[in-house]
Amino acid sequence: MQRPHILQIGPYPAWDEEPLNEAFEVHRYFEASDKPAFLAEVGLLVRGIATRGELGASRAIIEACPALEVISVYGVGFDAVDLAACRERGIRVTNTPDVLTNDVADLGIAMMLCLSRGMIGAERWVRDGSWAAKGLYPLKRRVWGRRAGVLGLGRIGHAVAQRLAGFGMDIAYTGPTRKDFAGDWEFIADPVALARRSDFLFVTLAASAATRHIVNREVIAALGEDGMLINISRASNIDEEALLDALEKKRLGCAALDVFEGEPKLNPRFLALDNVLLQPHHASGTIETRKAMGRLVRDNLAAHFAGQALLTPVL
Ligand code: 8YV
Repeated sequence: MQRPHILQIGPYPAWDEEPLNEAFEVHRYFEASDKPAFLAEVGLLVRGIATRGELGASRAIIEACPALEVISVYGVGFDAVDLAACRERGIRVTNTPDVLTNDVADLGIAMMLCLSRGMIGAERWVRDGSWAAKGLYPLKRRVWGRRAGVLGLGRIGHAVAQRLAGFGMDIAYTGPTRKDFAGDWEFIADPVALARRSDFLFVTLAASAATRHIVNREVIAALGEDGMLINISRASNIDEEALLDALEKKRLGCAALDVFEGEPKLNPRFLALDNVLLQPHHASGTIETRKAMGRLVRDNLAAHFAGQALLTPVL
């Protein structure tokens, strides 16, 4: 039987490449040096796209594939897929929710602890001989018992809040509505008010046009010079210029970031700051989770081409 042709937007780990190539006729977009020419050559054949959360699929790519039926995203975030272009043509879209929730939440908590307790500097203190030469490492800030805000109490935000509860933190959250499962966590509809009552503000919302720069100058000012911002969602949820200004002028205490505008290239102003923890968009990056994500990407494609219900549909 003829295997369906799919366009692969970015590389996957070796354990995914093999089964993907067995099941499908794979066209590796990311390896093409002349991408428009490559699309002109294979676009007519393509019935499926396999992509990654941060790479998505642009309108130009979608339009270059007139027989496209389904886009399978390796990631929970699908903001980089042009959903309007998909809706116009009835193209189905899937993502990989749930399997990555706990790892993403774990990294958010690790980032909070690492930055608050100064672990990167502490490691340097030991390695460069400062401990022996200068003595005790400068004191840092406590995490347990302090006030945490969760901006977006979805799957990942909930997993973050559950972990924060384990640290005895005083938790509040915001989102479109109050959640029944949130128990005694305080619902604060306004992000500025949430930031004002938080020592640590976690950004865990799914990114969309509606959430763009939801963390704006006012939210950052409300978090204040003793506050920490932690972003494990998408860069677009934060006004990065406002964030950089506040960090440079010490109007915001510090920030722990896993995502950046224009990543993997980031604004060089971040590199000059000592009040940031910079991570390479790897919150879901464990072997276990990435294997589960890869399987789900293939299983969604296989279900579609077998005429079965999609496992984790977005559209
Ligand atoms: C991945 C992601 O880092 O889930 C998402 O939305 O951005 C990620 O889990 C990415 O898709 C891997 O390339």
